[in-house]
Amino acid sequence: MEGSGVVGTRFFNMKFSLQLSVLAAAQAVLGATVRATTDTGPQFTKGQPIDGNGKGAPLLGGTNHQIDIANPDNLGQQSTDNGIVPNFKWRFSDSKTRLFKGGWLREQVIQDLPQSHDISAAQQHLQKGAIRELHWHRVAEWGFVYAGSVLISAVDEFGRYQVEKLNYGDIWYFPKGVAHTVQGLGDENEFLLVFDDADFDKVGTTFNVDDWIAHTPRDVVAKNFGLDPAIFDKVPKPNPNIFNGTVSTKNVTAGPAGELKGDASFVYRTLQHKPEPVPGNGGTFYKIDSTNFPASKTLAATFVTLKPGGLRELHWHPNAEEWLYFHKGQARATVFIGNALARTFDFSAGDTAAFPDNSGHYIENTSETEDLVWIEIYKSDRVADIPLTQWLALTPADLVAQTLQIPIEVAEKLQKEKRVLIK
Ligand SMILES: *[C@@H]1O[C@H](CO)[C@@H](O)[C@H](O)[C@H]1NC(C)=O
Ligand SMILES: *[C@@H]1O[C@H](CO)[C@@H](O)[C@H](O)[C@H]1NC(C)=O
Ligand SMILES: CC(=O)N[C@H]1CO[C@H](CO)[C@@H](O)[C@@H]1O
Repeated sequence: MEGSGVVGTRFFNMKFSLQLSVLAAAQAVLGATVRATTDTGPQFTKGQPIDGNGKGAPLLGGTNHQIDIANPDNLGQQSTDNGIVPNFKWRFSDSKTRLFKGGWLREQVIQDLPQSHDISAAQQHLQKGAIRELHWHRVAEWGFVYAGSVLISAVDEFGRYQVEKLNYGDIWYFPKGVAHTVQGLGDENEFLLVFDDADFDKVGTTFNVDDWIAHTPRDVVAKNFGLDPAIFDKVPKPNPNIFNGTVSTKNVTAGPAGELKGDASFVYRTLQHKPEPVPGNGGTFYKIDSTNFPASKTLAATFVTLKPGGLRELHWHPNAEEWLYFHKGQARATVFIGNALARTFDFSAGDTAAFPDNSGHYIENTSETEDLVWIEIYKSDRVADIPLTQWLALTPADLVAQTLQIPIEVAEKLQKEKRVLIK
Protein backbone atom coordinates (compact mmCIF):
# COMPACT_ATOMS: atom_id res chain seq x y z
CA MET A 1 0.00 0.00 0.00
CA GLU A 2 2.71 2.45 1.09
CA GLY A 3 4.86 1.53 -1.97
CA SER A 4 2.02 2.04 -4.40
CA GLY A 5 1.31 5.35 -2.66
CA VAL A 6 4.87 6.56 -3.38
CA VAL A 7 4.63 5.38 -7.00
CA GLY A 8 1.25 7.09 -7.20
CA THR A 9 2.70 10.35 -5.87
CA ARG A 10 5.66 10.17 -8.29
CA PHE A 11 3.31 9.46 -11.14
CA PHE A 12 1.18 12.38 -10.08
CA ASN A 13 4.23 14.68 -9.82
CA MET A 14 5.31 13.62 -13.32
CA LYS A 15 1.85 14.32 -14.65
CA PHE A 16 1.78 17.58 -12.75
CA SER A 17 5.09 18.84 -14.12
CA LEU A 18 4.09 17.65 -17.57
CA GLN A 19 0.88 19.60 -17.16
CA LEU A 20 2.82 22.68 -16.03
CA SER A 21 5.17 22.49 -19.01
CA VAL A 22 2.14 22.29 -21.32
CA LEU A 23 0.77 25.23 -19.40
CA ALA A 24 4.07 27.13 -19.78
CA ALA A 25 4.02 26.46 -23.52
CA ALA A 26 0.44 27.70 -23.74
CA GLN A 27 1.43 30.82 -21.78
CA ALA A 28 4.39 31.42 -24.05
CA VAL A 29 2.02 31.26 -27.03
CA LEU A 30 -0.29 33.71 -25.30
CA GLY A 31 2.65 35.99 -24.54
CA ALA A 32 2.19 35.61 -20.77
CA THR A 33 5.09 35.48 -18.36
CA VAL A 34 6.33 31.95 -17.90
CA ARG A 35 6.82 31.36 -14.19
CA ALA A 36 8.87 28.72 -12.45
CA THR A 37 6.93 25.59 -11.46
CA THR A 38 7.86 26.37 -7.85
CA ASP A 39 5.53 29.41 -7.82
CA THR A 40 3.50 29.23 -4.62
CA GLY A 41 1.23 32.29 -4.95
CA PRO A 42 -2.29 32.41 -6.38
CA GLN A 43 -2.39 30.88 -9.88
CA PHE A 44 -5.76 32.25 -11.11
CA THR A 45 -4.32 34.63 -13.68
CA LYS A 46 -2.32 31.71 -15.05
CA GLY A 47 -5.52 29.74 -15.53
CA GLN A 48 -5.16 27.45 -12.51
CA PRO A 49 -7.66 27.07 -9.63
CA ILE A 50 -5.04 27.49 -6.91
CA ASP A 51 -5.36 30.20 -4.26
CA GLY A 52 -1.78 29.95 -2.95
CA ASN A 53 -3.20 29.58 0.52
CA GLY A 54 -3.75 25.85 0.64
CA LYS A 55 -6.92 25.67 -1.42
CA GLY A 56 -7.27 24.34 -4.96
CA ALA A 57 -5.11 22.18 -7.22
CA PRO A 58 -4.08 22.18 -10.86
CA LEU A 59 -6.49 21.47 -13.71
CA LEU A 60 -5.43 18.19 -15.34
CA GLY A 61 -8.41 17.39 -17.53
CA GLY A 62 -9.69 18.97 -20.68
CA THR A 63 -10.01 22.70 -20.39
CA ASN A 64 -9.98 25.76 -22.58
CA HIS A 65 -6.92 27.50 -21.25
CA GLN A 66 -7.56 30.78 -23.03
CA ILE A 67 -11.02 31.02 -21.47
CA ASP A 68 -9.64 30.04 -18.04
CA ILE A 69 -7.04 32.82 -18.23
CA ALA A 70 -9.66 35.36 -19.27
CA ASN A 71 -12.04 34.28 -16.47
CA PRO A 72 -9.99 33.98 -13.28
CA ASP A 73 -13.16 34.52 -11.24
CA ASN A 74 -14.62 31.25 -12.59
CA LEU A 75 -11.52 29.55 -11.13
CA GLY A 76 -12.43 30.72 -7.64
CA GLN A 77 -10.39 33.91 -7.42
CA GLN A 78 -12.84 35.72 -5.13
CA SER A 79 -12.94 34.20 -1.67
CA THR A 80 -16.11 36.25 -1.02
CA ASP A 81 -18.00 34.25 -3.69
CA ASN A 82 -20.22 31.57 -2.22
CA GLY A 83 -22.70 28.85 -3.11
CA ILE A 84 -24.23 27.70 -6.35
CA VAL A 85 -25.07 30.72 -8.46
CA PRO A 86 -26.08 30.11 -12.07
CA ASN A 87 -24.20 31.50 -15.04
CA PHE A 88 -25.43 35.01 -15.84
CA LYS A 89 -23.26 35.43 -18.91
CA TRP A 90 -23.42 34.58 -22.62
CA ARG A 91 -20.79 35.44 -25.25
CA PHE A 92 -22.03 36.48 -28.70
CA SER A 93 -18.93 34.54 -29.84
CA ASP A 94 -20.74 31.38 -28.70
CA SER A 95 -23.79 32.18 -30.82
CA LYS A 96 -24.43 30.65 -34.24
CA THR A 97 -23.91 33.34 -36.87
CA ARG A 98 -26.46 33.26 -39.70
CA LEU A 99 -25.02 34.47 -43.01
CA PHE A 100 -27.00 36.42 -45.60
CA LYS A 101 -26.17 38.24 -48.82
CA GLY A 102 -24.90 41.57 -47.53
CA GLY A 103 -24.83 40.77 -43.82
CA TRP A 104 -25.14 38.47 -40.85
CA LEU A 105 -26.99 38.05 -37.56
CA ARG A 106 -26.06 36.45 -34.24
CA GLU A 107 -28.54 36.21 -31.41
CA GLN A 108 -28.77 35.64 -27.69
CA VAL A 109 -32.16 34.20 -26.76
CA ILE A 110 -33.49 32.45 -23.66
CA GLN A 111 -32.20 29.07 -24.90
CA ASP A 112 -28.67 30.57 -24.80
CA LEU A 113 -28.94 32.47 -21.53
CA PRO A 114 -31.83 31.04 -19.45
CA GLN A 115 -31.20 33.65 -16.72
CA SER A 116 -32.35 36.41 -19.06
CA HIS A 117 -36.10 36.26 -18.50
CA ASP A 118 -37.08 39.64 -19.97
CA ILE A 119 -34.73 40.35 -22.85
CA SER A 120 -33.28 38.75 -25.97
CA ALA A 121 -30.78 40.44 -28.25
CA ALA A 122 -28.69 40.24 -31.41
CA GLN A 123 -25.82 41.83 -33.25
CA GLN A 124 -26.63 42.51 -36.88
CA HIS A 125 -24.45 43.63 -39.78
CA LEU A 126 -25.68 45.19 -43.04
CA GLN A 127 -23.34 46.15 -45.85
CA LYS A 128 -24.02 49.17 -48.02
CA GLY A 129 -27.48 48.79 -49.56
CA ALA A 130 -28.31 45.56 -47.69
CA ILE A 131 -31.90 45.47 -46.48
CA ARG A 132 -33.42 43.80 -43.46
CA GLU A 133 -36.67 42.97 -45.22
CA LEU A 134 -39.91 44.71 -44.16
CA HIS A 135 -41.38 43.06 -41.07
CA TRP A 136 -43.01 43.47 -37.67
CA HIS A 137 -42.79 41.71 -34.30
CA ARG A 138 -45.10 40.67 -31.50
CA VAL A 139 -42.48 42.30 -29.21
CA ALA A 140 -40.88 45.76 -29.04
CA GLU A 141 -37.51 46.27 -30.76
CA TRP A 142 -34.70 48.60 -29.62
CA GLY A 143 -31.60 49.26 -31.71
CA PHE A 144 -28.25 50.98 -31.09
CA VAL A 145 -25.99 51.84 -34.04
CA TYR A 146 -22.32 51.22 -33.13
CA ALA A 147 -20.73 51.16 -36.60
CA GLY A 148 -21.58 52.93 -39.84
CA SER A 149 -25.04 54.35 -40.47
CA VAL A 150 -28.45 52.95 -41.31
CA LEU A 151 -31.79 54.05 -42.70
CA ILE A 152 -34.81 53.12 -40.62
CA SER A 153 -38.39 53.28 -41.85
CA ALA A 154 -41.52 52.62 -39.76
CA VAL A 155 -45.32 52.91 -39.90
CA ASP A 156 -47.63 52.89 -36.86
CA GLU A 157 -51.31 52.04 -36.33
CA PHE A 158 -52.40 55.62 -37.12
CA GLY A 159 -50.67 55.62 -40.48
CA ARG A 160 -47.92 57.89 -39.20
CA TYR A 161 -44.49 57.17 -40.66
CA GLN A 162 -40.82 57.90 -39.98
CA VAL A 163 -37.83 57.57 -42.32
CA GLU A 164 -34.47 58.59 -40.83
CA LYS A 165 -30.76 58.10 -41.15
CA LEU A 166 -29.06 56.97 -37.93
CA ASN A 167 -25.37 57.18 -36.99
CA TYR A 168 -23.11 56.05 -34.12
CA GLY A 169 -24.89 56.24 -30.77
CA ASP A 170 -28.35 56.75 -32.28
CA ILE A 171 -31.15 54.57 -30.91
CA TRP A 172 -34.47 53.43 -32.33
CA TYR A 173 -37.44 51.96 -30.52
CA PHE A 174 -40.25 50.29 -32.45
CA PRO A 175 -43.21 49.44 -30.21
CA LYS A 176 -44.72 45.97 -30.42
CA GLY A 177 -46.44 45.52 -33.77
CA VAL A 178 -45.01 48.58 -35.55
CA ALA A 179 -44.03 47.84 -39.18
CA HIS A 180 -40.39 48.57 -40.00
CA THR A 181 -37.27 47.94 -42.07
CA VAL A 182 -33.56 48.79 -41.79
CA GLN A 183 -31.00 49.41 -44.55
CA GLY A 184 -27.21 49.78 -44.41
CA LEU A 185 -25.96 53.14 -45.72
CA GLY A 186 -22.21 53.14 -45.03
CA ASP A 187 -19.83 50.53 -46.48
CA GLU A 188 -20.15 48.37 -43.35
CA ASN A 189 -22.84 48.96 -40.71
CA GLU A 190 -23.54 47.16 -37.45
CA PHE A 191 -25.94 47.53 -34.57
CA LEU A 192 -27.21 45.94 -31.37
CA LEU A 193 -30.83 44.78 -31.37
CA VAL A 194 -32.74 44.26 -28.12
CA PHE A 195 -36.25 42.82 -27.72
CA ASP A 196 -38.52 43.02 -24.66
CA ASP A 197 -39.11 39.24 -24.65
CA ALA A 198 -36.57 36.53 -23.90
CA ASP A 199 -38.03 33.92 -26.30
CA PHE A 200 -37.41 35.76 -29.55
CA ASP A 201 -37.26 32.68 -31.80
CA LYS A 202 -40.66 31.45 -30.68
CA VAL A 203 -43.10 30.96 -33.58
CA GLY A 204 -45.38 33.97 -33.86
CA THR A 205 -42.74 36.57 -32.92
CA THR A 206 -41.58 37.91 -36.30
CA PHE A 207 -43.69 38.49 -39.41
CA ASN A 208 -41.84 39.12 -42.69
CA VAL A 209 -43.60 40.71 -45.63
CA ASP A 210 -42.39 38.23 -48.30
CA ASP A 211 -43.26 35.30 -46.08
CA TRP A 212 -46.82 36.58 -45.65
CA ILE A 213 -47.45 37.39 -49.29
CA ALA A 214 -45.96 34.07 -50.46
CA HIS A 215 -48.38 32.26 -48.17
CA THR A 216 -51.56 34.08 -49.13
CA PRO A 217 -53.69 32.84 -52.07
CA ARG A 218 -52.51 34.71 -55.15
CA ASP A 219 -55.99 35.87 -56.18
CA VAL A 220 -56.57 37.33 -52.72
CA VAL A 221 -53.27 39.24 -52.89
CA ALA A 222 -54.23 40.53 -56.35
CA LYS A 223 -57.67 41.59 -55.15
CA ASN A 224 -56.17 43.25 -52.06
CA PHE A 225 -53.90 45.49 -54.12
CA GLY A 226 -56.27 45.73 -57.11
CA LEU A 227 -53.53 44.40 -59.37
CA ASP A 228 -52.82 41.64 -61.84
CA PRO A 229 -51.70 38.48 -59.90
CA ALA A 230 -48.62 38.16 -62.18
CA ILE A 231 -47.16 41.28 -60.49
CA PHE A 232 -46.31 39.07 -57.50
CA ASP A 233 -44.72 36.21 -59.45
CA LYS A 234 -41.24 37.02 -58.15
CA VAL A 235 -41.94 37.46 -54.44
CA PRO A 236 -39.00 35.55 -52.89
CA LYS A 237 -39.75 32.21 -51.25
CA PRO A 238 -38.40 31.38 -48.75
CA ASN A 239 -38.14 34.98 -47.65
CA PRO A 240 -34.52 36.18 -47.50
CA ASN A 241 -34.64 38.06 -44.14
CA ILE A 242 -31.54 40.09 -45.11
CA PHE A 243 -30.56 40.65 -48.76
CA ASN A 244 -28.28 42.86 -50.85
CA GLY A 245 -29.88 45.90 -52.47
CA THR A 246 -29.23 49.48 -53.50
CA VAL A 247 -29.36 52.49 -51.19
CA SER A 248 -32.80 54.09 -51.08
CA THR A 249 -33.20 57.41 -52.90
CA LYS A 250 -36.96 57.79 -52.52
CA ASN A 251 -38.67 59.89 -49.90
CA VAL A 252 -42.00 59.07 -48.29
CA THR A 253 -44.38 62.00 -48.65
CA ALA A 254 -48.02 62.96 -48.19
CA GLY A 255 -48.99 60.32 -45.61
CA PRO A 256 -52.52 61.26 -44.43
CA ALA A 257 -51.47 61.19 -40.76
CA GLY A 258 -48.05 62.82 -41.18
CA GLU A 259 -44.70 61.93 -39.69
CA LEU A 260 -43.77 60.45 -36.34
CA LYS A 261 -41.85 63.27 -34.70
CA GLY A 262 -41.45 65.04 -31.38
CA ASP A 263 -42.79 62.86 -28.55
CA ALA A 264 -44.01 60.29 -31.11
CA SER A 265 -40.54 59.83 -32.67
CA PHE A 266 -39.05 56.34 -32.69
CA VAL A 267 -35.51 57.81 -32.80
CA TYR A 268 -33.27 59.12 -29.99
CA ARG A 269 -29.88 60.62 -30.82
CA THR A 270 -28.00 59.80 -27.62
CA LEU A 271 -24.87 61.83 -28.21
CA GLN A 272 -26.84 64.99 -29.00
CA HIS A 273 -28.04 64.99 -25.38
CA LYS A 274 -26.15 65.75 -22.18
CA PRO A 275 -25.06 62.71 -20.16
CA GLU A 276 -26.30 62.35 -16.58
CA PRO A 277 -24.27 64.16 -13.91
CA VAL A 278 -21.58 61.81 -12.59
CA PRO A 279 -20.26 63.31 -9.32
CA GLY A 280 -17.89 60.35 -8.91
CA ASN A 281 -16.06 61.47 -12.08
CA GLY A 282 -15.46 57.94 -13.33
CA GLY A 283 -16.85 58.30 -16.86
CA THR A 284 -20.02 59.17 -18.77
CA PHE A 285 -23.49 57.83 -18.17
CA TYR A 286 -26.35 58.36 -20.62
CA LYS A 287 -29.84 57.39 -19.58
CA ILE A 288 -32.37 56.70 -22.34
CA ASP A 289 -35.87 55.87 -21.12
CA SER A 290 -39.45 57.15 -21.39
CA THR A 291 -38.54 60.27 -19.38
CA ASN A 292 -36.45 61.63 -22.29
CA PHE A 293 -37.50 59.26 -25.12
CA PRO A 294 -41.29 59.00 -24.69
CA ALA A 295 -41.79 56.25 -27.30
CA SER A 296 -39.54 53.86 -25.33
CA LYS A 297 -42.22 52.66 -22.92
CA THR A 298 -41.11 49.05 -22.36
CA LEU A 299 -37.31 49.30 -22.61
CA ALA A 300 -35.09 51.61 -20.56
CA ALA A 301 -31.37 51.86 -21.25
CA THR A 302 -28.07 53.32 -20.17
CA PHE A 303 -24.98 53.80 -22.32
CA VAL A 304 -21.94 53.89 -20.05
CA THR A 305 -18.24 54.62 -20.45
CA LEU A 306 -16.10 53.83 -17.40
CA LYS A 307 -12.50 55.03 -17.22
CA PRO A 308 -9.64 52.65 -16.36
CA GLY A 309 -9.69 52.07 -12.62
CA GLY A 310 -13.32 53.18 -12.41
CA LEU A 311 -16.13 51.53 -10.48
CA ARG A 312 -19.87 51.60 -11.13
CA GLU A 313 -20.83 51.91 -7.48
CA LEU A 314 -22.56 49.11 -5.53
CA HIS A 315 -26.31 49.33 -6.22
CA TRP A 316 -29.45 47.44 -7.18
CA HIS A 317 -32.42 48.11 -9.41
CA PRO A 318 -35.77 48.22 -7.58
CA ASN A 319 -37.82 47.85 -10.77
CA ALA A 320 -36.31 45.19 -13.04
CA GLU A 321 -33.82 42.52 -14.06
CA GLU A 322 -30.75 44.05 -15.74
CA TRP A 323 -29.53 42.93 -19.16
CA LEU A 324 -26.04 43.97 -20.30
CA TYR A 325 -23.98 44.12 -23.46
CA PHE A 326 -20.24 44.81 -23.19
CA HIS A 327 -19.06 46.73 -26.23
CA LYS A 328 -15.43 47.50 -25.38
CA GLY A 329 -12.86 46.80 -22.70
CA GLN A 330 -12.74 44.40 -19.78
CA ALA A 331 -14.92 44.24 -16.71
CA ARG A 332 -15.57 42.42 -13.50
CA ALA A 333 -18.85 42.27 -11.60
CA THR A 334 -19.99 40.42 -8.50
CA VAL A 335 -23.68 39.62 -8.31
CA PHE A 336 -25.17 39.14 -4.82
CA ILE A 337 -28.49 37.25 -4.91
CA GLY A 338 -29.23 37.03 -1.15
CA ASN A 339 -28.97 33.99 1.14
CA ALA A 340 -25.15 34.34 1.33
CA LEU A 341 -24.95 33.59 -2.42
CA ALA A 342 -22.64 35.59 -4.68
CA ARG A 343 -20.65 35.00 -7.84
CA THR A 344 -18.07 37.12 -9.65
CA PHE A 345 -17.88 37.27 -13.45
CA ASP A 346 -15.21 38.52 -15.84
CA PHE A 347 -16.50 40.22 -18.98
CA SER A 348 -14.95 41.26 -22.25
CA ALA A 349 -16.22 42.86 -25.45
CA GLY A 350 -19.05 40.87 -27.04
CA ASP A 351 -20.35 39.42 -23.76
CA THR A 352 -23.95 39.75 -22.68
CA ALA A 353 -25.31 39.16 -19.18
CA ALA A 354 -28.50 39.23 -17.14
CA PHE A 355 -28.40 40.14 -13.43
CA PRO A 356 -31.43 38.97 -11.43
CA ASP A 357 -34.20 41.38 -10.48
CA ASN A 358 -33.06 43.43 -7.45
CA SER A 359 -29.70 41.65 -7.07
CA GLY A 360 -26.87 43.74 -5.58
CA HIS A 361 -23.88 44.35 -7.88
CA TYR A 362 -21.10 46.63 -9.08
CA ILE A 363 -19.15 46.80 -12.34
CA GLU A 364 -15.43 47.44 -12.28
CA ASN A 365 -12.95 48.18 -15.00
CA THR A 366 -10.20 45.59 -15.10
CA SER A 367 -8.09 47.08 -17.87
CA GLU A 368 -5.04 49.20 -17.15
CA THR A 369 -5.50 51.32 -20.24
CA GLU A 370 -8.81 50.87 -22.01
CA ASP A 371 -12.16 52.51 -21.35
CA LEU A 372 -14.97 50.11 -20.59
CA VAL A 373 -18.10 50.69 -22.68
CA TRP A 374 -21.37 48.90 -22.07
CA ILE A 375 -25.14 49.13 -22.48
CA GLU A 376 -27.67 48.24 -19.79
CA ILE A 377 -31.28 47.39 -20.63
CA TYR A 378 -34.29 47.06 -18.36
CA LYS A 379 -37.74 45.87 -19.33
CA SER A 380 -39.29 48.96 -17.81
CA ASP A 381 -40.33 52.50 -18.71
CA ARG A 382 -37.45 53.95 -16.70
CA VAL A 383 -33.95 53.36 -15.36
CA ALA A 384 -33.91 53.17 -11.55
CA ASP A 385 -31.26 52.26 -9.00
CA ILE A 386 -30.55 52.50 -5.28
CA PRO A 387 -26.85 52.88 -4.38
CA LEU A 388 -25.55 51.22 -1.23
CA THR A 389 -23.69 54.36 -0.07
CA GLN A 390 -26.68 56.69 -0.46
CA TRP A 391 -28.92 54.22 1.37
CA LEU A 392 -26.57 54.07 4.35
CA ALA A 393 -25.93 57.84 4.29
CA LEU A 394 -29.67 58.56 4.54
CA THR A 395 -30.26 56.13 7.44
CA PRO A 396 -29.60 57.19 11.09
CA ALA A 397 -25.81 56.93 11.43
CA ASP A 398 -25.98 55.10 14.78
CA LEU A 399 -28.17 52.39 13.27
CA VAL A 400 -25.72 51.94 10.40
CA ALA A 401 -22.73 51.92 12.79
CA GLN A 402 -24.30 49.31 15.06
CA THR A 403 -25.38 47.11 12.15
CA LEU A 404 -22.07 47.09 10.30
CA GLN A 405 -19.88 47.42 13.40
CA ILE A 406 -18.17 50.48 11.92
CA PRO A 407 -17.20 53.74 13.69
CA ILE A 408 -20.11 56.19 13.87
CA GLU A 409 -17.91 59.00 12.45
CA VAL A 410 -17.51 56.92 9.30
CA ALA A 411 -21.27 56.33 9.05
CA GLU A 412 -21.88 60.10 9.51
CA LYS A 413 -19.58 61.02 6.65
CA LEU A 414 -20.99 58.69 4.01
CA GLN A 415 -21.78 60.50 0.77
CA LYS A 416 -25.46 61.40 0.40
CA GLU A 417 -25.33 61.96 -3.36
CA LYS A 418 -25.36 59.20 -5.93
CA ARG A 419 -21.83 58.90 -7.27
CA VAL A 420 -22.73 56.55 -10.15
CA LEU A 421 -19.22 56.05 -11.59
CA ILE A 422 -16.37 56.35 -9.12
CA LYS A 423 -12.85 57.09 -10.32
C1 LIG B 1 -27.09 40.91 -55.20
O1 LIG B 1 -26.21 39.82 -55.38
C2 LIG B 1 -26.42 39.06 -56.57
C3 LIG B 1 -25.41 37.98 -56.64
O2 LIG B 1 -25.43 37.24 -55.49
C4 LIG B 1 -26.29 39.94 -57.79
O3 LIG B 1 -26.66 39.22 -58.93
C5 LIG B 1 -27.21 41.16 -57.65
O4 LIG B 1 -26.97 42.05 -58.71
C6 LIG B 1 -26.96 41.87 -56.33
N1 LIG B 1 -27.89 42.96 -56.20
C7 LIG B 1 -27.49 44.17 -55.86
C8 LIG B 1 -28.58 45.18 -55.80
O5 LIG B 1 -26.35 44.45 -55.57
C1 LIG C 1 -35.60 63.65 -49.64
O1 LIG C 1 -35.51 64.39 -48.44
C2 LIG C 1 -34.25 64.90 -48.15
C3 LIG C 1 -34.25 65.49 -46.77
O2 LIG C 1 -35.51 66.03 -46.48
C4 LIG C 1 -33.86 65.87 -49.22
O3 LIG C 1 -32.57 66.38 -48.96
C5 LIG C 1 -33.86 65.17 -50.56
O4 LIG C 1 -33.59 66.08 -51.58
C6 LIG C 1 -35.19 64.49 -50.82
N1 LIG C 1 -35.07 63.66 -51.99
C7 LIG C 1 -36.01 63.59 -52.92
C8 LIG C 1 -35.76 62.65 -54.05
O5 LIG C 1 -37.03 64.26 -52.87
C1 LIG D 1 -5.45 51.85 -14.63
C2 LIG D 1 -6.17 51.20 -13.52
O1 LIG D 1 -6.28 51.72 -12.44
N1 LIG D 1 -6.71 50.03 -13.82
C3 LIG D 1 -7.43 49.26 -12.87
C4 LIG D 1 -8.71 48.75 -13.54
O2 LIG D 1 -9.37 47.94 -12.58
C5 LIG D 1 -8.61 46.85 -12.08
C6 LIG D 1 -9.49 46.06 -11.18
O3 LIG D 1 -9.99 46.86 -10.15
C7 LIG D 1 -7.37 47.32 -11.37
O4 LIG D 1 -6.61 46.20 -10.95
C8 LIG D 1 -6.58 48.16 -12.34
O5 LIG D 1 -5.45 48.69 -11.66
